[in-house]
Amino acid sequence: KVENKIDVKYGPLTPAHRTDEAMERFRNYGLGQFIHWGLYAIPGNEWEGVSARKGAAASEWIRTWSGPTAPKDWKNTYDNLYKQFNPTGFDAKKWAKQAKEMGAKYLIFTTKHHDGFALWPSKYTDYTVKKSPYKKDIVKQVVDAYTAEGIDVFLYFSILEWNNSNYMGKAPSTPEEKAKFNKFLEYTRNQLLELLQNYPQIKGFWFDGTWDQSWIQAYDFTYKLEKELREKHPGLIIGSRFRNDEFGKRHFDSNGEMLGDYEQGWERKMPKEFEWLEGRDWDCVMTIPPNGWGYMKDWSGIYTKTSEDLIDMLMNCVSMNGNFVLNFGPDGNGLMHPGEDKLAKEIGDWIKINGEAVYGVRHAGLAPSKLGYFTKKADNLYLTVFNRPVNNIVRIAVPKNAAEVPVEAVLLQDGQSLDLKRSDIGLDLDRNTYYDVVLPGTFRADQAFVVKMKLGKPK
Ligand code: JFZ
Repeated sequence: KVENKIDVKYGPLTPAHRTDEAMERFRNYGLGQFIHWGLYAIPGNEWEGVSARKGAAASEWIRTWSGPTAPKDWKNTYDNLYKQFNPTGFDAKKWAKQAKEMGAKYLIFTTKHHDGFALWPSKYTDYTVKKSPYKKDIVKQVVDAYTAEGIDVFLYFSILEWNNSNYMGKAPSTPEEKAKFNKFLEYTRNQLLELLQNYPQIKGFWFDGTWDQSWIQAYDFTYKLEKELREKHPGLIIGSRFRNDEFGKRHFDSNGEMLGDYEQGWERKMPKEFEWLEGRDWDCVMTIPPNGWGYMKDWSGIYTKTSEDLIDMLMNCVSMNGNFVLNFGPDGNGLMHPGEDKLAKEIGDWIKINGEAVYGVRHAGLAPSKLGYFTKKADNLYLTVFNRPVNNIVRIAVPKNAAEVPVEAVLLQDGQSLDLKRSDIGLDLDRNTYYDVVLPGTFRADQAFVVKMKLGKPK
């Protein structure tokens, strides 16, 4: 927190905690799906069959790789991949159905990544899907299919463009550079208005590639643009990665105020403690491989996260009022990696049983448990147990004088009622009261399970 506030002209355009319907929906999503799809799906993390940088570099960045296995002359190699882009196996309805089965409530889809290739037929550039053998509008198919499944769609949009001669990483200095970059800004504005116009069902934008000085110094333009986008599309949700203030402060302005509707910096990481967030909304975006968002053909030799890992992260996020967004990188033909299919199925199977502890829940306000994660909804308290206690006792510390304490407990997966008693076994009885939920000795679990408790007045 900033002590001495200064005058910031280009601070937040929306309140720190929006209370409108769109934002309330966002808070209840719990689980989202990210999809990175573009020309990089064709090489799939390998160039000419070799991947010297597996796991160490992200496959969607292959155009910029250096070293012996890099695309030698990207102008004649990578930038021509669009001529091969013909994903005949692509079926947006199939993706949407899988996402729904997995339990995703929103999708973030790459309309255009850093390479600049647009998956919709943009009027403002030739470098789009329309020029590929596939031709058809991919963004439209995705937006329609997911919307039809009841999954909200957010569009990922990279500002940074490697393939655009008007884009520059540094601040434009000469009049020529300034003129070029102004053209780029107009182009960006046109594309964004085009996306809003073409796909009015979308709920928000997920911006990326906003770290270069050229963009940072365009704060007057970006401020007005954010305003315009919001006016054109009431309820639009934009994260903190879009713009900065006039002092170059990104995500948060110079007074520590969040820029945008939710904190968008939790990339392959999550906050350690709820308190760090100071009540802000946020999402955590996560890859299955260690790093890499686009398609990676070969998963051997690197650690890919298991469904147990991912469910653990999901519950960790929702226990701290965040959404967890799992990334998929379909191949050049439009098919998910078989490993992704497997994980989607496993997560979906788990959520079908335990989803009550995932959706529409909030931070429970209890001290963290070593056994797992607490979530809360109305007068229900959930503890998703990942570390099964060997003494079969799920012990819960409730602050002394709490108005509500656990009064009943069941196993969420089958509704069987569990013994609940006060134990007073804790070492800090001056501060906490201890409640013990006793698991039946015969109970076995090979995956995380949820203890659901009713809260009521202490007896
Ligand atoms: C960006 C992209 O470069 C990447 O390809 C992917 O699309 C990802 C979702 O976003 O990568 C980032 C951006 C920001 C951080 C890290 C990686 N960050 O703030 O730590």
